[in-house]
Amino acid sequence: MDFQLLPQIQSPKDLRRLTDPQLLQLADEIREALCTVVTDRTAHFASNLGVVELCLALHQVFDFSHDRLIWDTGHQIYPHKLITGRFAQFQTIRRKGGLMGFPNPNESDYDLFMTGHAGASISTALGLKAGDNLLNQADRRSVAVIGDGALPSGIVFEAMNNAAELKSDLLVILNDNKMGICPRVGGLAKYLDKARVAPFYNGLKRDVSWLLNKLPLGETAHHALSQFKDALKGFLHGGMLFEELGFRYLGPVDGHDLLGLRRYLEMVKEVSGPVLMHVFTQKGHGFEPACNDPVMFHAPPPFQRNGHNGVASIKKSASRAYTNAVSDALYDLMQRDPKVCVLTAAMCEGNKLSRVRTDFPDRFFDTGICEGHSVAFAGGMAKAGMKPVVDIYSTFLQRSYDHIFQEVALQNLPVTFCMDRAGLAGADGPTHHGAFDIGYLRVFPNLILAAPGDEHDVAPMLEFAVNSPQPVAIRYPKANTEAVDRPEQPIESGKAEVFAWGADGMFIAYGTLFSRCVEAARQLRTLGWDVGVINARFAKPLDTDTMFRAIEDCGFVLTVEEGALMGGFGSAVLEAANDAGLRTDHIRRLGLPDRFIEHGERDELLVDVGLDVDGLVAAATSLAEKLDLEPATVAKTA
Ligand SMILES: Cc1ncc(C[n+]2csc(CCOP(=O)(O)OP(=O)(O)O)c2C)c(N)n1
Repeated sequence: MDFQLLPQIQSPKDLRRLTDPQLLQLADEIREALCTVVTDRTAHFASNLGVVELCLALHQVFDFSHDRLIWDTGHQIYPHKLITGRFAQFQTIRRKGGLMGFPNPNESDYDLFMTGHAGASISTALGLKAGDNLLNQADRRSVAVIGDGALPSGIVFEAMNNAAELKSDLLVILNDNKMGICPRVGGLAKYLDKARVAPFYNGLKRDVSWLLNKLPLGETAHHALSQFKDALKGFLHGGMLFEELGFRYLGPVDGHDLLGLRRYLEMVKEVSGPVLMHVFTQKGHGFEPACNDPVMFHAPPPFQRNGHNGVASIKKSASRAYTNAVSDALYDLMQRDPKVCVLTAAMCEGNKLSRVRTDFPDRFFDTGICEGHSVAFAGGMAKAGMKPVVDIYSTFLQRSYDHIFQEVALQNLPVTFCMDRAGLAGADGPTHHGAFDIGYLRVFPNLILAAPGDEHDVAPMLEFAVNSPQPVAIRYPKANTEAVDRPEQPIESGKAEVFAWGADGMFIAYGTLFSRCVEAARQLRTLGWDVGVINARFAKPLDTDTMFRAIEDCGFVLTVEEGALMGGFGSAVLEAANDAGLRTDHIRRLGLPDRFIEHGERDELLVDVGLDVDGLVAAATSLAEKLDLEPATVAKTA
């Protein structure tokens, strides 16, 4: 497609000079740009297709160079990026050095917060409003757009409760497409389903007659408003819950009728106090295959289109990821042990749990985007005698920190945490890298921290975890599995596996960088260095016997982890060595530095932080040089 209008939109202000037919053309061009980007990379897709009209209407009615706009989560920000001066760079999105796939204040003043975690939009929009009011800028409007998938997050209700108390001028747009990544679940989902059959309801009671006179409403809106009385009669109308919470409710509104949307937004813009406008959209709107399979097209693998509205080919990956290995091992455990059950927080697809969901429906729990609840719920199940496995990405588990502390660790309950995406999560970037879990969990007594060194470790480690009398947290990356050829060594709590001993130096790997350490050690041997590798397996309890032996016997020690160095595995080794009065000047820690890591492919990012094989070799040789070591053993025996 020839982009005629998009290149001319340098800022949302340019939208104002477009005619209505041109706006509709612009919507088509935005969809075309979205379709183009997914031909050669995985990117968020169906959610973006669904908000095109909503985005245009919002930017037409409000001036977000002054007003405030927060897109909840932020994965549906692409149309917003396209009309806020980033069309020219759009093809770089999710590539290293290119645009981020989430809001990024470093790219544009129109992006206020760098986000990627769901649920906080109403809180930040409310905070912006409160701050603006106190700074004598009360004319700045504040808008949060939140999906029905994110709506059940606890923080949403904390924010709504607070907004009602503050009576703040806050507009919440509920973007209801009946989907999270998977079809939405839970009581609130059922409640929203009722709204689909309820008549249009306008809770802006006091403003109705005034608005009717003042606004140039089209026939549709007039008709809708006239249904107001009927709606009031129906007790179970779609907005009752929100009205009870102190919000004025308007809707449901067709989220693909750009002109209608604009009219309703003009209306709510004039209303004071917290307002919730309920908008129905279709995930994938405008691209039929995405409408038909919004789960797959949430963030599809690269695909080629067939004509305008079809799919010719999809580049599905044939390789097996750690996520698959864990999910297969879980499935196997569930077959053998009726006490094992699995919890996910709306990530059934990401965690590859659909087979578990289908075959063990009684022992599969999708809590929705409610990580804190999931963990406390798992605590309850464990107390009752079950063996719950909480399968949540490392970064999202941060949401449940206090519940890990109180409902699990403090009670010493046997809950297993499977922390997917632990390490560099790739193109999603800093909001999604699972960088911090080692540090944030290591501090809790009772909690065992484990990480498979490779695929061979996955199933036995999981089996160990679900049968442990204590809580166990297992971390693994977003990566394809690797297998290091070696004799089997059973998993024992707090026991490392010595893969090879090296007199000159030792890599102590915590997690799946183990295989890279093995390769680095091999390369170092060709340079004459006798370097060994330990697969640590546990960060807590730490195998101090093995660690201390390496510290005392080897020329140098390099700890290696795909996690934040601060408070991480290497820190645990150093602390233990220091406590034992051992020398530590020959120990170096390799891992993620004390800064947020940008987006890019995992392998690219590992190079940047020196965790690729070359980086490991270079770290070893430079440390050996600093320590004035000679490549002794191998050279002598060669
Ligand atoms: C705290 C948290 N948990 C899980 C996710 C993963 N996630 C990203 S988008 C999404 C679904 C969001 O659904 P919804 O809010 O309805 O937005 P839609 O994609 O339907 O527009 C989920 C679960 C996340 N981003 N943040």
